[in-house]
Amino acid sequence: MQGQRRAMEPARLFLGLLCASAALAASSLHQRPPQPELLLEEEEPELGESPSGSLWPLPRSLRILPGQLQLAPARFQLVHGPGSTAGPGCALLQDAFRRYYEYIFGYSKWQNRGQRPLPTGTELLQLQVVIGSKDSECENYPNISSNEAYQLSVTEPVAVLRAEKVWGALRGLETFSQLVYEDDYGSFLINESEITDYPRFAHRGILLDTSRHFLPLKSILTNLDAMAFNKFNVLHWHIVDDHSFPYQSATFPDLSGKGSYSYDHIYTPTDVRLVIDYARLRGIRVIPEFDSPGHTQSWGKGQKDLLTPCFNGEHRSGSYGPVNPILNTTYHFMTDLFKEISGVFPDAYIHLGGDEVDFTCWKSNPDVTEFMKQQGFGIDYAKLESYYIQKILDIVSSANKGYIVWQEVFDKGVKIKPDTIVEVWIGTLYTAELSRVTGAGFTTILAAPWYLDYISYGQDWKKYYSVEPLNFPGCEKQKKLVIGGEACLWGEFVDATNLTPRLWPRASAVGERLWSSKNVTNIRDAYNRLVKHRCRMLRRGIAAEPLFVGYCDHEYR
Ligand code: CP6
Repeated sequence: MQGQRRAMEPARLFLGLLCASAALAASSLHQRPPQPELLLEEEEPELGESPSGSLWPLPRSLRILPGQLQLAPARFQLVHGPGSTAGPGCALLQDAFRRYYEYIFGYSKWQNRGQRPLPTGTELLQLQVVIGSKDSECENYPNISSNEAYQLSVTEPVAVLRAEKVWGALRGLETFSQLVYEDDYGSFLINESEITDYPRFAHRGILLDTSRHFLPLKSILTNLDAMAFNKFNVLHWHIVDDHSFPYQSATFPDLSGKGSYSYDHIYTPTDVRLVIDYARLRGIRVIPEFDSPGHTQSWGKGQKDLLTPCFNGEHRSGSYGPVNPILNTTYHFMTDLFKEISGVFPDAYIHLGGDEVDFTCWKSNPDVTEFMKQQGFGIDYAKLESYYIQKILDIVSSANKGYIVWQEVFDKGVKIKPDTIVEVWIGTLYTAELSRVTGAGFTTILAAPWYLDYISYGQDWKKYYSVEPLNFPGCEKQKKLVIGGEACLWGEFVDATNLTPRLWPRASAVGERLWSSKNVTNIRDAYNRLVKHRCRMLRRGIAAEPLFVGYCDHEYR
């Protein structure tokens, strides 16, 4: 991803030094993460009008005029505009037009509305979508550098949505649908407006964990819908872990055959394809995580000799530890598995985990001890972990994929390639960690302040909303290395019954932080918009939990 390193010219060298000293200062400062101000629950929620209505996340620049236009469901059309490089042959846009027509008109209180003509000059007849670039990317998968910018101009008698690529058009369609509202008489209205919009961060992810509990396909797809409503663009699919291995591998069918909870708790190649395609149509990347060498208990059930046998003194205890890093067979297996995964998942990145490796079992095993001696690792098991991770990184590189790892891999000094993305997840002192990771020149994703599996009384969305991802000690060059963030919903206490309400609208707070401008921080305005956005999600079939007291016009049933 990153360009090759060139010899630094004097000016850059100076900047480099400044960066280095900033990172050093950060690591010794032990700075506490910013503590957001929490409003008291007793405070009256002001459910007044926000000037920006129900828009979420807030666009970059926004001009809403007083002039109102009416949309007649029988006449209004979403169409390809003149000069667009995309046309009816672009299935991605055709599908989006169909979807958004339904989101705009599909939930009316009023049936069989009259089709009488409206007074001239007050009706919006079309939204014309114009893709500007010669390559609309209609057939592509989205990637880290996909252009999601768009411009929306709502004037009588047609509105125009301009974007270079289909990805911007998808974001713009979502915004357009959020501008339309229904009045008390069942008329659909939109204000004349001008919007220019693009994301602040390129990587805006949601982590779902399908190992601790299997999530049915329908839950995953519904979540992808909700992600699109909030302009998220990455599904970080923590697909396997200790507790179960639901990924059905063509090369190693025993992994899920023996390691899944049951034959019903498996993602077949068809299921995986369906998730990837459904996500693509919404401009969402699917990054699978195959976490190792820790968090792999379920792998051991279907793959003999993969895990390290633990010892009790002289004898095997019968239990197993992390992946066995001393056997050639381990690396043959990983080569074949990652070769398959690289073909199944089109994204340029695979998440390799590398978090929370427990050395107890490795320490107990005499063969591992012997290997450590041979390799000259002494008793430093972090060196053994590094040895393992480096081999995995090489395997995945050879499969032509980039990789993301959890922060421990960086913390333990594993030699990682300069293009490795480091995901920061440990909650304490995460700002200092951001300084260190970016100070060392690595690209990073921030997850630490957005662990949505943690629940507590009250409006914790405000805490997530108030995080400023670039508020850590470091120079401009370091800040540029933060490519985004992820809201993580680990699955220990989450299955299909509570996934959606636990995620939404709490993750919406993260969505706006990662999309909108840095200066969009007004909690009161956010509250007013988010209440309406949450009601809109309900209307569209997302069982998003309430923010606080109140009701929605269209209640969820
Ligand atoms: N599973 C895996 C987890 C966690 C991690 N990795 C985790 C650790 C601590 C908390 C939440 C989640 N459940 N594989 C860490 C990245 Cl608080």
